[in-house]
Amino acid sequence: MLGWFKKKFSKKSEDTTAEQQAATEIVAPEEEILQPEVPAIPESVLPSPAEGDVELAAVPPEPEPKAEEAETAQQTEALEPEAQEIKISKDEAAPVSLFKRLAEKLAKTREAFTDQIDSLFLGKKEIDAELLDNLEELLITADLGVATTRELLDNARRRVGRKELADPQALKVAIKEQIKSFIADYQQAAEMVMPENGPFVIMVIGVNGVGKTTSIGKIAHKFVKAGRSVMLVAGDTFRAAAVSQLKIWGERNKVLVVAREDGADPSSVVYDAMDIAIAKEYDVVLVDTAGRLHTQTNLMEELKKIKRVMGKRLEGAPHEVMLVVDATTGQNGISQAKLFHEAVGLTGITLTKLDGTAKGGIVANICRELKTPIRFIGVGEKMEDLRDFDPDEFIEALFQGRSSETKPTA
Ligand SMILES: Nc1nc2c(ncn2[C@@H]2O[C@H](COP(=O)(O)OP(=O)(O)OP(=O)(O)O)[C@@H](O)[C@H]2O)c(=O)[nH]1
Ligand SMILES: [Mg+2]
Repeated sequence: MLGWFKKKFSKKSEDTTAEQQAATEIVAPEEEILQPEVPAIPESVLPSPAEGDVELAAVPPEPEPKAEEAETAQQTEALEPEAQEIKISKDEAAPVSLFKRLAEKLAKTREAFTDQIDSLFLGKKEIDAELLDNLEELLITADLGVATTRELLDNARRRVGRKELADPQALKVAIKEQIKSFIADYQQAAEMVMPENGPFVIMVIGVNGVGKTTSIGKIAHKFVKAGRSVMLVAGDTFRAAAVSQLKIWGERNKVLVVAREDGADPSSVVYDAMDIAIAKEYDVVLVDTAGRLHTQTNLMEELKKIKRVMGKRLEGAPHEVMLVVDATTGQNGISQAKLFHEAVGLTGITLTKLDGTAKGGIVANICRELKTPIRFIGVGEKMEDLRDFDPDEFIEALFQGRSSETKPTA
């Protein structure tokens, strides 16, 4: 259960005291996680515990509000989630079935990309100009982008010229290998760095409807499973539905959701939430924000303000600025990422909707163009449909994941 966390996160510094290490490292066996030593929290902001629910252990059990905390609690809205069965993620399942599941989820993306490459080469006896032109067109329409495609084709043409690639099959293999290397080479260490002290604050941003709130719910699930206390913050105060949607994810995960009435300044909601998170020693704070077009200057300014406020309240926060990109938006996703990066500086990407008709090229394009690590990929709407992005596993699933020949990666 804790394996995911240890793999995904490292400590900020090796030079920590034993006490600090206890805050950043999971050392407790599962039974101890059931009784975490977390200080009291105002009752009004706590979810009501579900009896016998293991996952609930991450939430402090005995609320005892202090005067000033009670005041903050009045401003923030309490969430009283109902007891609800938590779907157990399949993350800990055997690697083969995990891989099969990923390969199945990527079936449509594969059809739109690698299967087309396969058909293009079918029956071809020699590498001619027509084949190279068709390949170029296919790669561009598969969301690989003009620059990435050009680099691929220039390399291929050079190698054909040098007779290194003698026949279409060799060319096909070379193209696939190079796409793989774009993904693997440009994918920086996907490990996230936990702060030495205080909560790990993740600010989730992106254009409308890309899957920010859903991804927050799924990420929260991963942390809860790893025994971490999680707070969700409704920084999207733009629509009433946005707050209710986050609350539903809070209920599913049985974690605290800090929210305010619609129209509140998102920065002040975030500030209050950070106060509670710091005072109550939450491990992880996931901040939802309203969808916005990367071209809307005033809304991008609002994002900068939210980020500034976090940093003022807690040095180093947000520790992760996560852009959520809908993989089906293609090249536009790259433009989004560039402008969001200019505004607030991205540290990670979650690529959603890869279970749909997304074209696989987007992954190689993002890795090559943005050089920002893809942390997670969304492969469905359910709680467990979020996977750590593992380049090798992803490439295997994308290129070789025919249902009859699925195999695990090392
Ligand atoms: N198939 C699929 N659907 C997804 C995935 N992630 C999110 N969705 C769906 O996409 C839709 C939008 O998701 P939201 O989480 O509301 O997106 P959002 O970015 O928070 O939207 P706004 O707050 O309106 O900007 C919902 O119907 C989600 O269920 C995914 O990985 N796969
Ligand atoms: Mg949302």
